[in-house]
Amino acid sequence: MSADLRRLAPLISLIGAPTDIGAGARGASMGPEALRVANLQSTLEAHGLEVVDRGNLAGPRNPWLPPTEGYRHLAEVVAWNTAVHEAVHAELGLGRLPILLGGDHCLAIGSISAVARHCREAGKKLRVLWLDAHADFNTNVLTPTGNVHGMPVACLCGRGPQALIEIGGQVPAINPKWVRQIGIRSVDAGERRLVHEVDLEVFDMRYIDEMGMRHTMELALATLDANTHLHVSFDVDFLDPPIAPGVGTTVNGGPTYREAQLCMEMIADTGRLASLDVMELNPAFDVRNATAVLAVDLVESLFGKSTLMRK
Ligand SMILES: [Mn+2]
Repeated sequence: MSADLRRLAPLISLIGAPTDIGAGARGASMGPEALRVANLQSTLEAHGLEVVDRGNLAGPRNPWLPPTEGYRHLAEVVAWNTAVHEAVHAELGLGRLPILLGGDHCLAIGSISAVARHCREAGKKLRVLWLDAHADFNTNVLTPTGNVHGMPVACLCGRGPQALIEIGGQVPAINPKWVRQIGIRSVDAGERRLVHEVDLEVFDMRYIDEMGMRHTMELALATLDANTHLHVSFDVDFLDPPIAPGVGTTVNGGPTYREAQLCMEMIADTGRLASLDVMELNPAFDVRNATAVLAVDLVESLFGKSTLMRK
């Protein structure tokens, strides 16, 4: 890479959030270390990117209790998300591109509320791509489990407990119109009603089957401009389980390896990616760290690795 290009390349900060506080299975707390073992930092550095690993955030341990008023571990979830919020906001303030290493997906509340706060301060528009098998739009009334990793999009859109929805200093933290969900194939009945009510733009697996990943991504990435901050929240359970067994909540029928690569490459092509979550990697379910290796491979594509013979 030329010196000019290197100056334009983002400065990346890795932030580990080793907790499974919002999950229905233990083990996502080991996700950050598995991504490091899969050489995330050196893989990005090989593309000429400057990467700093900030290490792991600290927070309360997982008490593994049943729900109270429809939430499991709400106080601990708030503590972890507050830590994530401050860390992500600080990196954006330094002009850096944060990559949050989860950890379960409840932490996207802290991460995306920080991104939204940064965009308000910087006068930027925000687009959120939510890559996931699930809509994550549950509330304490709708949820069958009380696990907050099923609620982050609802919380970000202002539907959730006060302590969580106000973490970013403005309620709601984001407008549902800024979100594009991709890969969805498991939505609870009450959750589906709410997703329709707020008019969330969802490209579910049926849509991807019928229209293809290319058309899906063209629509999901439409109308980005030079003043748009693009955030990707990548739940590893987005991927088809045979290629990505290392998650707590597998759902059959996800994107194939090639579809996932195309998704990431088309995001990279926009040049707008400004923050990223890599969530729900669970080494307790993985096979020889293969899911972590695949996640790193896909993140590499997000930052411009092309598998194609293009100049
Ligand atoms: Mn999720």
